[in-house]
Amino acid sequence: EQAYRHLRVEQQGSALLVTIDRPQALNALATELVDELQHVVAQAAAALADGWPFRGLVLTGAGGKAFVAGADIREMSAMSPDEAQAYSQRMHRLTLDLERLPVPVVAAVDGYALGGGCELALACDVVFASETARFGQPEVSLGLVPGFGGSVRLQQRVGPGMARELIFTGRQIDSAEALRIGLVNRVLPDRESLLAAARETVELIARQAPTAVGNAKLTLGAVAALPTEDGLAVEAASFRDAFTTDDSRAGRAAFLAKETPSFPGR
Ligand code: CO8
Repeated sequence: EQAYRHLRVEQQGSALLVTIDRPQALNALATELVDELQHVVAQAAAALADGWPFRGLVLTGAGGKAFVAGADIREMSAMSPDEAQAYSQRMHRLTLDLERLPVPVVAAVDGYALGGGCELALACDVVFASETARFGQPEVSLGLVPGFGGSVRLQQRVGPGMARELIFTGRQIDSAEALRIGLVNRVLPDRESLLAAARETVELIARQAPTAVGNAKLTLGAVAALPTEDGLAVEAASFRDAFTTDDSRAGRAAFLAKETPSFPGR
């Protein structure tokens, strides 16, 4: 078990629970914290290359007040333009690595998810929120623009009109509005039920064929920005790939035999 300064990592059932634990700064994304997240994701990817020790990541924030209150404004205030670009690119790498993991990532958002915190949630496959969650892209209030992927992923998730309104006004929205615009999948009454729902979702995923879930996640990511026909070509190729797996043989055979499939995970 690796010791981290700003993270807690524990396995709960089929889920790897990663808790961002820097509550004194509302879990703001200090460089060191981003590096630790990058390390966890790399370790997770390495573990998944050898098998399926867990079937989903759950990402949450400690302290009850924030998921992540954004980039670390104190650290950012001393940055040169080139350092700011490198910081943005460091965060981009982390979000791309989360998107490349062959298991889904569920964000469990309790409290503030602002700026880089909202953008971190947007890089997760599924976003659940508690009733007290608040989302926003306040960068323009600091004279900045989104730098951790929001320009791309907020539009993809909620559409160009709503993304523009949120980014140009910097206004915060509550979890009910976030649900209405499709930024979150589900709202739970409190932290306990939030984490339970995230874990239950991973357990549902864990009953499905591992290679198929991984293939579906990577395909959804790959086709998101493609024209329809190009996306469909990628889908046909990944559909073909599914027919090469032992998981699909086991799944098809179990269906015909009216049995519950046991997936070999390859
Ligand atoms: N960075 C550093 N410290 C923070 C941050 C942050 N983003 N947010 C909160 N903190 C610290 C506070 O400074 C405070 O520390 P201290 O006790 O030492 O004074 C502690 O956390 C608690 O915060 P508050 O006392 O402010 O708590 P409140 O309940 O009064 O307010 C808010 C909560 C409304 C969330 C408030 O803290 C706030 O507005 N925070 C900043 C939110 C924000 O603007 N986030 C966006 C940052 S910009 C961003 O993410 C851009 C990403 C792209 C960067 C591109 C690369 C350069």
